[in-house]
Amino acid sequence: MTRFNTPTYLRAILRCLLYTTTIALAMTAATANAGDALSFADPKGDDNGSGKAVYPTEKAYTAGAFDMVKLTISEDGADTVFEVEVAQAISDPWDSKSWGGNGFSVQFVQIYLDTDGKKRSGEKKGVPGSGIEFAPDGYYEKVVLISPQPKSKILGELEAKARWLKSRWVIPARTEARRKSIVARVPTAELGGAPNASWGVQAVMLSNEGFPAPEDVLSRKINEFNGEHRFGGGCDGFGDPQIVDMFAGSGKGEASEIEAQHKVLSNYTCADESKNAKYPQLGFVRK
Ligand SMILES: [Ca+2]
Ligand SMILES: [Ca+2]
Ligand SMILES: [Ca+2]
Repeated sequence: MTRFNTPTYLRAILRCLLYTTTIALAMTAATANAGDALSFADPKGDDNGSGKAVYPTEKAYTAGAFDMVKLTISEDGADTVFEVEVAQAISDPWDSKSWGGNGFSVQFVQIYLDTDGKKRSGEKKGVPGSGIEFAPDGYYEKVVLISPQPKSKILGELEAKARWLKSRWVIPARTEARRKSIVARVPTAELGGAPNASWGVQAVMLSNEGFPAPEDVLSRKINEFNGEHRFGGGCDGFGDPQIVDMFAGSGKGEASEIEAQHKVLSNYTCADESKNAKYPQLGFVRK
């Protein structure tokens, strides 16, 4: 009896071991492929760029509409989802559906990703119209453009004004507004890899402009003085950042990050020609 029972018993143990090993291997593979969810916070009330920026006077630019408070980046199936939360409910004062837009009107978020973490590796200059550059500690590999404009319009602007960025720009497959958030979905393959805790991330808040200056990609200007559709608190030449909010410090939403943002964004020199200007140099937040 024992002679027949033992092999059965051993076979059961072997089967059990094989099963456990298979599960363990499958879990390891899943862990290796899955991206890290990244989440950063930004203080409220710092939607003044360098510290001096003020909103346009027209009522479409609601208080808090450009004040980022949170950014999350997470994987969902074959996509990576970017969610930018602001302090105020997202509105659509210019009826974006009537121009093929994405359900909001005034915001334009650019998310710069340093995916290799190497000094001076990647692109230094921001998208034309942003008025920003990056510090030598890290340049960006990809920039995700989250705009209310239809994909075809964004692409047309980039092809016309920023061909040198072709290997860097990423236009979401789908962008939409949800309460206080703008949510954009990008095929992960277009980012060159799943979100990773080693990434440097910088999200900057600009304002969407359907009829931008010839050199700018869909961004609204910050001038010396504000007007109906112009922000104020910058300069009328080149060099000043055209952004109202960004992430700074450790990206935890601490009060000290407001001062850090003002310090970075006020470090520029204005000039009548771009080549004579000195642009602010931004860094990234990291998990
Ligand atoms: Ca903020
Ligand atoms: Ca880089
Ligand atoms: Ca900020």
